[in-house]
Amino acid sequence: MIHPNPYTDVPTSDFDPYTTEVLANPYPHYEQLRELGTWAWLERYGVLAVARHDEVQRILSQPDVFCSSAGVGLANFHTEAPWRKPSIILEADPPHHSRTRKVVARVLSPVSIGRLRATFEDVAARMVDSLVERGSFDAAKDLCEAFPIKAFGDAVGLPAEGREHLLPYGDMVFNGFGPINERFQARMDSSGEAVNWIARVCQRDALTKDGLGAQLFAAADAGEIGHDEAGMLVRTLLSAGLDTTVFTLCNAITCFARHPEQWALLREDPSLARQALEEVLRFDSTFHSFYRTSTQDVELGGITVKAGQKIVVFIASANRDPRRWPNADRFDITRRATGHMAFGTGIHGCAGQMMARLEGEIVLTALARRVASFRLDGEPVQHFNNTVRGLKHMPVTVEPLLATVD
Ligand code: OVM
Repeated sequence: MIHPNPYTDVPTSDFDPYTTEVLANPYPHYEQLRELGTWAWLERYGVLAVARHDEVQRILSQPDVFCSSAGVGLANFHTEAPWRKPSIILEADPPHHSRTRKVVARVLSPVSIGRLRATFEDVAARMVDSLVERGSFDAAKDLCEAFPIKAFGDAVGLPAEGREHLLPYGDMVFNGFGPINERFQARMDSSGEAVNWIARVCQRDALTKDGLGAQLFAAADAGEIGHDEAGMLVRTLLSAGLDTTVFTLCNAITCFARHPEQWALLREDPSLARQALEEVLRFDSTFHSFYRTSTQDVELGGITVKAGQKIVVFIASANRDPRRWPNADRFDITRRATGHMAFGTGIHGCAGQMMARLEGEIVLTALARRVASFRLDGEPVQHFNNTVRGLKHMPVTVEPLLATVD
């Protein structure tokens, strides 16, 4: 179906962000979109699109005008039934959002996250040691999936059994922000068990007594949120916290396998791991796009956006906008990548970003201490998802670094 463009000053585009061809390499398409103008009308979906850094930032900085409660996917919750109960943090506006966000922000604060460092480092060191010993392995499965499932899963307080449901569940959530296409439907059809398992581990008695999940329930005991809301926020941790970090690690290793001179820089100075991760997030953002909905007629970027308008926000494109980044298409871990919007920005900016950074830094540091170089044994196999970009498989052979005393 084609949706006629109601905005006379906005160019119409037949761009479809959700085709396999676009998902395989969206960057040339983003460039075209940015060059088309400040705004584009995507006639296939009947939405406005922004792809430049400046407008993306402006939209995300006005959460009262560009709201989240109508859903942050293509579906408009005001006119269509959401496929699952809306998230009480992601798909909510102030003042409701402020209350849940405050609790989650505390549970995921730098202080709270800092307590996990030693354990995470230990998990990463063991995994990387055994993989380097093997020499050849599937970096996507054996490291990028294995690490968050173990380290983050333990941190939340999940049972060991059933964690194989985490990624399929997340895959459904992130497909669900796009259109109800075959990709979403295929995942939905096979995810009944995953949905049931997630529902079960969002209950207090399924979780350890000392994990992040338990801390959410403690906030309920303190009267800050309801006990049902604590369970909903555990669901948020499990929806948002796995596929994202897994794919970020995949993208990081791909970047370094393809840019060996950048790996050499990190290897020589592993303290660059944190800023290297920021550059990975800028250069190959994990989360590509989400939506906002205008609550009123509003002027932005030279047009009047009509009230109730769905707007798709391409954060991965903003992170490659040459108006903002010199040599935007160059992967360079020495650049200042701060200001990227891979975690979004504003009041809805990723609540787990400190966790993501900790996991990324620790895995990259562990690798930098033990791996001289990566060789891709064949093309990595992409994981296609409507919203997040990552890999299913990445067969690699690593050349070990000779042991050094440090
Ligand atoms: C949630 C949720 C799910 C997916 C992503 C996300 C990026 C949040 O359930 O709250 O944030």
